[in-house]
Amino acid sequence: MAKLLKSMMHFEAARKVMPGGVSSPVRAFGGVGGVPPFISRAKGSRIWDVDGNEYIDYVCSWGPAILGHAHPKVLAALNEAIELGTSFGAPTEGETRLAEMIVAAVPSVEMVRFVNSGTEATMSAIRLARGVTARGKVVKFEGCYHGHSDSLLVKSGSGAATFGVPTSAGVTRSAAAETMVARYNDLESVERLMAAEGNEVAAIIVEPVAGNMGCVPPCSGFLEGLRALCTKHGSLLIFDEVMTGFRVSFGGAQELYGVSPDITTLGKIVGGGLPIGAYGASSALMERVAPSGPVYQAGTLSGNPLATAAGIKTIELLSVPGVYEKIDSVSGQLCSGAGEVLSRNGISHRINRVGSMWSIFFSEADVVDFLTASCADGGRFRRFFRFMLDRGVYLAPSPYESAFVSLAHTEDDVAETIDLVGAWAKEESGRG
Ligand code: KE4
Repeated sequence: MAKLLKSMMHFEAARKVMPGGVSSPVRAFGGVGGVPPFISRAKGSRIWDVDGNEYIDYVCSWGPAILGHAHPKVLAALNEAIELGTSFGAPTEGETRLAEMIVAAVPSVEMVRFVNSGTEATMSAIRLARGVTARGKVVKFEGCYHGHSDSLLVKSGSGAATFGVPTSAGVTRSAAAETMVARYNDLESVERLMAAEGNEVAAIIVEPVAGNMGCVPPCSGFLEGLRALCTKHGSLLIFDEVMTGFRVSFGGAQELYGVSPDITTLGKIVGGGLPIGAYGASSALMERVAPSGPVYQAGTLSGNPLATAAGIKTIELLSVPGVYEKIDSVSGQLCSGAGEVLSRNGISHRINRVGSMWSIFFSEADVVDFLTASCADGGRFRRFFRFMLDRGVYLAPSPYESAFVSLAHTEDDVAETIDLVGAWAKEESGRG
């Protein structure tokens, strides 16, 4: 059982000088309770906290650590780069190299702009779409998260209302006013919106595999339908691939599903664990971004040499033949093994998986959108999370997050995890 005495002390000190003691809300364990382990180091599939507890890590820094933590070749690339300085605020060849790799890998992208987070990437993509179409409205989906820019911190209004309401204090009704919210995997809900407002819609933004309501794959025809609706109404289709980019395949969800968006946003993996974001599109679209065009966007540390060095090495290592097959195979073993022991103990569940991103929902119904995700048993999730954490398995502290497998996860990691899932399921089924 994990002892968290030092983490408790660190958490107390942290909460005195940082809101919630964290740099991002989900890390505070509000959804699951208890003290969040303060992590001291990570290597491969493992992380260690300040009390010396070791965990098999399925959060992988929320996606970036697809090679496993502290990959020696990524560290070597970073050490080489850091000797030359950390930031210049001037063009570097590393940015060009990373942009060329993204263009070569992601089917719809011909040109890229780097920023420092996924939030910046989606915020900028929306501005580009609005600038190019001279339209203001945007359609997003309930349960999809695209970072914390004002116009995207919006949820469905009450009842049939399609216009969004802010999900955060400080987001004004006017900032949310042009964001409409549809239902994921419900093409009719989008058709209705577009029939009524399509000529004012600059863009539809979607997670092509939803990862922020737990992992929810697109139903057959959903992405294709969004593509057709955008083409029909002259709106731009934005695939937010911050999570799925280089995750679900080397070319992202757009390669996996064969649907081509107008704009793609990226982050996480393309920085190899360093702060990064990116947005890309056809050259014609991207040439509308300053300084070559009228859509302004800028950033002091955008394309910084450390993030590009880590990103270049990461993508190089991901381009090795067989890498995705291996990660997908280990992920498949984990999810099918976990499913077996849950079923054997009569624990109702659904496991959604696309490649190496997955979620376990304690639900008797298929989870296909935010409504069905929110009907899963939250109390059971909290008991599961706590049981696994106490025994050295680090899952995302929320049922609305996805878990990840990295290239460093071994069959032993999987076997150990499945054994613990089985032990929990046996205990849980005895609860009656
Ligand atoms: P960042 O601004 O956090 O780099 O990226 C925002 C973002 C955009 N789009 C998608 C699809 C995302 O998943 C994210 C961020 N993901 C969350 C995890 N669900 C980051 C973790 C956190 O907020 O602390």
